[in-house]
Amino acid sequence: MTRVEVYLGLGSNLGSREVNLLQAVNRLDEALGMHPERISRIIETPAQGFEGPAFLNMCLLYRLPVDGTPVEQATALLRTVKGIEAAMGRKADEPLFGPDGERLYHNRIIDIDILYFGNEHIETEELTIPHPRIGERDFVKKPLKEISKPALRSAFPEIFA
Ligand code: PH2
Ligand code: MG
Ligand code: MG
Repeated sequence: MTRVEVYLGLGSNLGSREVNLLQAVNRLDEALGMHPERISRIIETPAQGFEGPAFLNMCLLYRLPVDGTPVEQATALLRTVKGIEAAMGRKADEPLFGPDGERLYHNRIIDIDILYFGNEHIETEELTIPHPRIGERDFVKKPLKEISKPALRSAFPEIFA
């Protein structure tokens, strides 16, 4: 069966952060019908880009059976992760941008980001893959490096330099 290697980044800075991360993994497993092939360690980092409690962050690698075009499958996955965020109590109505167009961040029970979907570059209204801010985020790069495969590292060398 053809599979696609999908890397996810998880973060939590509210409530029982570790429980939130592990519950998200369980919900992902349930929704995707499989356990991750690789799971990074959990790291603690200060909130980056806004004032808030410290985060716990981790990364996961799933090898998903290919199902449709990359855009179709990645969009379906985005809906799945947004559904899990909402089911876990994340608020969806907070503004994404401030008055000067700057990006706003909020404390969150759970954040699940699609970092990579194979080697695909995807740009739609709802989705940009690879996730555009990996390069500036050590809280993503550190756990990602831990679980990344050579295929990913050679496709995106600037991230893994
Ligand atoms: N996520 C953000 C903004 N800032 N900082 C840390 N340490 N960890 C995060 O996951 C994080 C952040 C936006 O998603
Ligand atoms: Mg995020
Ligand atoms: Mg997110």
